[in-house]
Amino acid sequence: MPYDIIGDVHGFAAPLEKLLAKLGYVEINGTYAHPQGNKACFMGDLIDRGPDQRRVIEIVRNMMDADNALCIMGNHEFNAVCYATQKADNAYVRPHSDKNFKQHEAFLKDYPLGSPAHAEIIDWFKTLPVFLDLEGFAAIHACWDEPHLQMLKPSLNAENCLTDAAYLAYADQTSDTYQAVECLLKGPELDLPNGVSYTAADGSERSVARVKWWADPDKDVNKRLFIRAKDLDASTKDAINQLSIKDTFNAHAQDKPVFIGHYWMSGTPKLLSDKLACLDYSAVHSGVQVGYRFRGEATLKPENFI
Ligand SMILES: [Mn+2]
Repeated sequence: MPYDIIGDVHGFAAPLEKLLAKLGYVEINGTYAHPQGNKACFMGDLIDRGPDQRRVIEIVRNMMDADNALCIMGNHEFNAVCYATQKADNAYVRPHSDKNFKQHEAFLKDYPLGSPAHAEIIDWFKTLPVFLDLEGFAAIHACWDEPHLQMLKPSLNAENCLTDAAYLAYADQTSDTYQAVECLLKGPELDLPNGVSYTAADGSERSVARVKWWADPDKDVNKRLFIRAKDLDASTKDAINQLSIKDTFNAHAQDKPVFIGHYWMSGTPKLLSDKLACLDYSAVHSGVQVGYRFRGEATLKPENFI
């Protein structure tokens, strides 16, 4: 079965519909379908940021209902469920802080908290699987890591969706659920040495850096972190080079191709390895939605990016 893998959408309908058209999908009876029966496979993060929250969800959901698409859960759908979930003490699993509200504002404008439409869509998010492990390929939002997938097993139902209990367990940062979700949906991060921080793209000071978990462990540690070199002074670079993250996150051990989203790549889409492709080229900044035409190949081909 031909699959068209599609990266993070983040509420931008126009680039998504442009990509679907380019991939040969046509809108029939209110849903996109492919004349050859191709299926689209979305990498999660449908929501937040963009102006078309409802339209994006409508497109993807209608395709899924017509059996024309699959979609996994992104960290933004996960966060949306946590933002809507109250613990026994009535506090929300994801606190309603200014920062968390701002990140979720575009979605809450279209789906006001407490409205029936909001409750309904949160229930739908809960039906998105954390990963897909199909015959020819696997997919997960941020990081394919076997130990953390095993760790998350007790938190998943038979369809690989998080259970209601798992969202509550996540509130405890010492739980396996918390650790596994952080790694699989948000990607491994590295605490920088004491006092070391950098200025992130959004202007905030951060002391935790995202790890390029697929990068060669023997590479300079600086090349394994998502920190732009210009953000680091020499002493920071030295401090990071003292860290050992060598054996922490090796590339996935699977023998089939894995697709991910999440990482705000830029430039011309490139494979991360011949078994790993990231489809997130940040529709937010580039205005372009990236896809990959998967035709069952065991070794991925850069020319299949769309
Ligand atoms: Mn993401």
